[in-house]
Amino acid sequence: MKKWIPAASGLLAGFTAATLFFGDFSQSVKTERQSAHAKTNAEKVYVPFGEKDEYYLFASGGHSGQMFIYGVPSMRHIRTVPVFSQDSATGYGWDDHSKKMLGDYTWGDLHHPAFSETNGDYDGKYMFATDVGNSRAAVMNLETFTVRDIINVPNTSGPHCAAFVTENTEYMFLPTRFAVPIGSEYAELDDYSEKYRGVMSAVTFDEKKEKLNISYQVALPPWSFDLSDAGKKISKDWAVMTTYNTEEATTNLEINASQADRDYIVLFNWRELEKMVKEGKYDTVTGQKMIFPEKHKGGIYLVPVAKSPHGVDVTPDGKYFIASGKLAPAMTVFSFEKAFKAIENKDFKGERNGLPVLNYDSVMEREVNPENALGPLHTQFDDKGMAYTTMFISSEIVKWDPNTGETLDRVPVQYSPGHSVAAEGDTVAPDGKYIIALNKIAKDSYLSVGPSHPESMQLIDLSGKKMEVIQSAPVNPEPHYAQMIKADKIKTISVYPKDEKNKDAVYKQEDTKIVRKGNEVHVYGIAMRSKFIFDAKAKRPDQIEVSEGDKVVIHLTNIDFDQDITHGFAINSYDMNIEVQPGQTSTISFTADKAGTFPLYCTNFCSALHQEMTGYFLVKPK
Ligand code: CUK
Ligand code: CUA
Repeated sequence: MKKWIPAASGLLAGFTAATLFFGDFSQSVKTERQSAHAKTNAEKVYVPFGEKDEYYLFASGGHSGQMFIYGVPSMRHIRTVPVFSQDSATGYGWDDHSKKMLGDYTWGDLHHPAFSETNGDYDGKYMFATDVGNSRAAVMNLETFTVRDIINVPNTSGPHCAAFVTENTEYMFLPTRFAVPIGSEYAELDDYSEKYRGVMSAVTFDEKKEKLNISYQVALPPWSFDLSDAGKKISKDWAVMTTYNTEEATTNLEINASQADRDYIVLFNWRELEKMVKEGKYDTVTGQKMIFPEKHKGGIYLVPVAKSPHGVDVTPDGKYFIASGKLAPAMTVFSFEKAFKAIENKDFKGERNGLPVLNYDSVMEREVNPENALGPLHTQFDDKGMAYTTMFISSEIVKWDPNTGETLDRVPVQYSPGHSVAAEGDTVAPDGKYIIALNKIAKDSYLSVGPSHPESMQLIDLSGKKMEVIQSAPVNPEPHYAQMIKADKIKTISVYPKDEKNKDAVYKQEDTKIVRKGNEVHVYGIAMRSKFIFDAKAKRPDQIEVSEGDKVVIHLTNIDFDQDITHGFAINSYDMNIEVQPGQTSTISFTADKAGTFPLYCTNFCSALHQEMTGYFLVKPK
């Protein structure tokens, strides 16, 4: 927008006389030009009512513990899917299944989402995510956009860097951001170097059972492991991750003061680690198979890199891995082929903590240092293999050629981008077309909501000669990373199929019942437009009566097998709320510890008679 202003004022200077006679039409010239320009971008992002966006954007919700789903190019927020945090909009965290998955935790810090892959391509089936806040991992089914399993990862603290699934979803790797004593036991910080470890976990997914499982763990040195990426094609059995604090500092003051010149990229061959586990080369720690590299050598190597690297990303062809140092201005391109050769030739420069250190010069392909670019963090790729690196400090995205190091283009963003995400960006064949900058600072981009400003995502069009920001969208705290997938790859269902084997489900009004066993009350009820039926034979079928102290288990089935007819179920003042989507059965268990009369009602607007979809929960005092 700024570009045309000097041109326009130059133009106007010649028309001063005309202006005197015909009034000031600079305003209309400006408006016309502005709208001509704006219209082009507006058209690019405008998705008319009735049409759908071309891509889904799954933006991690950071410490909201949720996942934000947007449409691209419109950048419309479509849905928030709860993952690690309770969410009353969907009853997540109240019904038995989600409550059990969340366990003792009420929140999470979701940093890095990753799609399941087949042959290095997003297959649109599942989404994985990690929780830095409470050391967990989750999997979301993309037919229903619901979380199916959450796993606690013992022996680790803050699995951070897993945007990170191997080519056929064999593993999701969870390196940890914080080092903790082995087994998470108490150990003084003076014993940091001997007793603490940065543990990486290899997690597998059983698609049939929709269950996550920890396959094995590796006891790495007590460093912080930051970002990582899986190899592709020629490097598909390998993975890389960045590490910092190799000084093993135990306070932040030390970390800031005694910076080593170099940290490392950890390069590992997961096939080899898998083999070691099969051969029994591990110890058991808190029930997990843990490889101690000082005892069982092989499969893990260190590559020196500029101090405090943050991101590391593998090129779509799998030939290079690119490290970016938040404190160093350069991106370093390393060659997998060179690394393989160096490993074969034992071209090592000694060891650190029992791990062989590869010779920097033998593995490094080139150092790339775009002029005045500061704070490179994360790199994404387009359909031609060109790299796009976010510059946190100089607030821009720089496009460059990993094969030559040449800077090709750059575009300013507002402000301080962390990650960016390209269309199908982590696959072996990215789409080009779009990249979205996930900006940490929005400043005055949007209407103010007080001192805390929203985060900002900016959509950048890659199809023209120059990158161009064409849309922006505010977003809740706080996307760290995101994934962008072609919309037609995701095949959602609109109604849950009938499950005759589910003993909790009731599909006919006459089958509804309330069963009492001692002080347990089991309700088999249905929700339908627009009433609840808990026991069709009772005098008042929409009431549940229990005694104070009873354990109450309510199974509720939505028997409206119609698209978009979701019912909710809440009991006033009982702090509970669940949701049943069309055809779905949900169960909620609780103790009726408050005597009295409590209205119950449907929370989801479901028909013209939604307001009437009520009943009573009566708790007889002891
Ligand atoms: S981190 Cu947040 S900007 Cu968790 Cu991927 Cu780099
Ligand atoms: Cu059912 Cu509102």
